Amino acid sequence: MNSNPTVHSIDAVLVDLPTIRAHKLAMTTMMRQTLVIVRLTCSDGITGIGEATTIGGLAYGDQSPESIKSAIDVYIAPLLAGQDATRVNVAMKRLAASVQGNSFAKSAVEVALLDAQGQRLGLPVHALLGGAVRNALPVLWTLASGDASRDVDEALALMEARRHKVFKLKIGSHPLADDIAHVQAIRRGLGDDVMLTVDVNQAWDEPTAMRGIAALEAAGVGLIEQPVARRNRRALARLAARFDVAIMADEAVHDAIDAVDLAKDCAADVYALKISQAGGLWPTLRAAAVADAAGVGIYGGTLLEGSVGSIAAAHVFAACPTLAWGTELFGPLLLEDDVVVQRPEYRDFELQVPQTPGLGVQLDADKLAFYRRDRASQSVAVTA
Ligand code: MUC
Ligand code: MG
Repeated sequence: MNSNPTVHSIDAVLVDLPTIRAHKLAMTTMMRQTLVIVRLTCSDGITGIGEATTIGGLAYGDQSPESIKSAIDVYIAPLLAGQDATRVNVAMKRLAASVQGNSFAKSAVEVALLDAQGQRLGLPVHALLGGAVRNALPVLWTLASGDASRDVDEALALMEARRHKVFKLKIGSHPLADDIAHVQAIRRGLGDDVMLTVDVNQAWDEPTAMRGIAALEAAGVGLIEQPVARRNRRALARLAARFDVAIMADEAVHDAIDAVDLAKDCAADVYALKISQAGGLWPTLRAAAVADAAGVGIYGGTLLEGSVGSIAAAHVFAACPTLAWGTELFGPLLLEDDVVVQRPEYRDFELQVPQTPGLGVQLDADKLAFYRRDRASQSVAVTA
């Protein structure tokens, strides 16, 4: 008889946290972030944690925090209850057979299983993925206050503090001329030596992208992220073929199958990989393997996760054999507070990858109780 520990219960908690400032993207302006925190308890008493987080409810993608929680509560938790907690691949195969899509929920649950297994074996999650190739990850910062002079001041302070030296600008919500003027103002404020990238978040049609990318190249921008609609793969390919500046697919590349399709069309020079869009850490590694095989650069993307989700991503990007374009795992730094005991460590322009068993992140029970969306009903339940 198999005596391995089994999954006892899984719960998903919505947590609303304020951001340190407004964060303006083409499709939404964020004033707060909602995390879905997952706790997976096993029959041996070990609890693994995971997180699924998106941007702006349904503004960024087709899975909202509420739909992620409901997918876990109603469908995923019952499917995994009583299953072997140590065989992560078997558990995820079981989910794949009965749950279509829902990559965010699957990612959070896979991370929680890996966290539990790492704690059980006394190994960091990256060791379960084959081992870290690097112990710290370069992290850029997104300038997205909506105000160019404030953005310049913010970047100068962050360089001075040795926290970030590469900056991504969010454009696409204004007329092209205004967006280009915004990028040029930041370039003037920071000088020619600072690496700037832009993220258009799908906002342009192809003719606008033709003009926009030419102007951004002239302004010395080093990378253009998702200039056209996610599904307009042929336009992305034409742009990648036409311009020298690197073109990065983000919303267009979720998993290994997207990575194959984009590579077949030579549609992008770089892929932004995100654990939630891929459906977990192993699926992210599979997409990265396709990128490597196709000669496409890899960039560690974020959906502005908090500490749990960002550290889960850090484990997988630490284990990727190549990571030519660094990462943007700065999500925890955009939050005023978080629900963990110790927030991730950023030093010398890099995020330090935990070396302790599991994810190396512990939830803070008091903060979780304070920030959870349903705290009113929870305190009634406790005092009743
Ligand atoms: C995105 O599309 O890249 C990542 C950094 C940021 O500021 O927004 C996200 C989403
Ligand atoms: Mg992007």
